[in-house]
Amino acid sequence: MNIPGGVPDERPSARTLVIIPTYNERENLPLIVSRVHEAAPEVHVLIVDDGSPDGTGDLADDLALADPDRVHVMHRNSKDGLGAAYLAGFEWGLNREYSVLVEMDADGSHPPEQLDRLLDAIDAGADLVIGSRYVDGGSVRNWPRRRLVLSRTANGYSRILLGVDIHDITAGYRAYRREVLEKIDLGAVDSKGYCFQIDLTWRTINNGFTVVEVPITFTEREFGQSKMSGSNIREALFKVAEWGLRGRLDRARGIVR
Ligand SMILES: Nc1nc2c(ncn2[C@@H]2O[C@H](COP(=O)(O)OP(=O)(O)OP(=O)(O)O)[C@@H](O)[C@H]2O)c(=O)[nH]1
Ligand SMILES: [Mg+2]
Repeated sequence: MNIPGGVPDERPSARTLVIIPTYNERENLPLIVSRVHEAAPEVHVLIVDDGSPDGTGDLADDLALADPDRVHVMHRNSKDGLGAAYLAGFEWGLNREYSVLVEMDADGSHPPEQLDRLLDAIDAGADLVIGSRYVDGGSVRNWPRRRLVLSRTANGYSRILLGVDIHDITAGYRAYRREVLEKIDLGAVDSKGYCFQIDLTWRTINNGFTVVEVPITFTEREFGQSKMSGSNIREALFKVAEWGLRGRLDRARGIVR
């Protein structure tokens, strides 16, 4: 990642791994990987594929073969949810010398062209940077009204119940400093869908780390199918209520977390 013989780049972002989980993303994957490297030639990419029936895994292997230094692939046997895919990806990255681990969807919703905003905030000292749709300058493109209402409601609900000042806690475009993921008990995380993002943010805050939001432009996927489901929403509803209540009880009892 550093130029041999050159001055070593000490910024954490000089060692960045972008983790892209995939399930049936044939049309999107080559596009997103090339966009990442166009925007940020230095970063490495790890594709975590859950045995996609549409052959995304084979395509990922082809991409890695063509660019073995920068593109890596992890194959998992069956579809086990976004959360489990990221946890496996984090473990892979933490076992290597990456300083920053980024979450990015394959479907183009998270623009690689704005990755520098996340990485600059990490270099400026943030522990977790959230690419946020709901801070000044952030936006959502092409989402049906129903999805926007659902997302804003989930964020309002989490904000109130958890008592945190984060506008887009469900966002999936994020950069973690490795120390955060080393400290959090990742083995205890069992959240699957949306809730995974809230879960990790909550653990990041409770471990005393700083969270910064930077604006991004979120664009609805053009190709392929969404994997959002009703069970994802129910999981988030119950877990957030439980964490919020427990947090309040602990604070009332004087347990600082
Ligand atoms: N490895 C793996 N990846 C998954 C799984 N479920 C979803 N993904 C990937 O996670 C990313 C986000 O999934 P989406 O279906 O776009 O979910 P979403 O962004 O919440 O929903 P939309 O906004 O409707 O697209 C995409 O890159 C998916 O391919 C899974 O079970 N395993
Ligand atoms: Mg999506």
